Amino acid sequence: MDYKRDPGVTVPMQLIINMPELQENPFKERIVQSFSEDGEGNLSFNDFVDMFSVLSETAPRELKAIYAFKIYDFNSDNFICKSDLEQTLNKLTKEDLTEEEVMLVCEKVIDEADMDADGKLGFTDFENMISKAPDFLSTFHIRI
Ligand SMILES: [Ca+2]
Ligand SMILES: [Ca+2]
Repeated sequence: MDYKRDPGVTVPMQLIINMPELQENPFKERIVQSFSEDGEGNLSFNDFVDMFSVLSETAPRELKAIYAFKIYDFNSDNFICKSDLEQTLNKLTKEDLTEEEVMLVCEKVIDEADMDADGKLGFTDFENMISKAPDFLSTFHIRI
């Protein structure tokens, strides 16, 4: 693919999630979607470069936090609510927690991180949560 001649060309998600860097990542589809300008997971060359610079070990923590937030915000409403956390947990545990266990964990996470007590996590709550748990980003299998 010659990106210089045709800058409008995009790489389909299917190709990207099969790359060795992402293959084993339970959030691979979400990661790709989060960087995709069309929201469908097709990456332009610029999206692609952005994705790998955020995934790299040297990317600033703040930038990683912004993208991690986007990745966990499954319904893209700029909050991480219980249903977002449920989907996150189900991906992480490959669905070997019971529904009840998942609910309990979600409630506990929200309880602990919800500083403004609106029942969901805004970006400030999220940042606060990961600052308390420095391993959070890597624990969640996103080395971003
Ligand atoms: Ca959400
Ligand atoms: Ca909140």
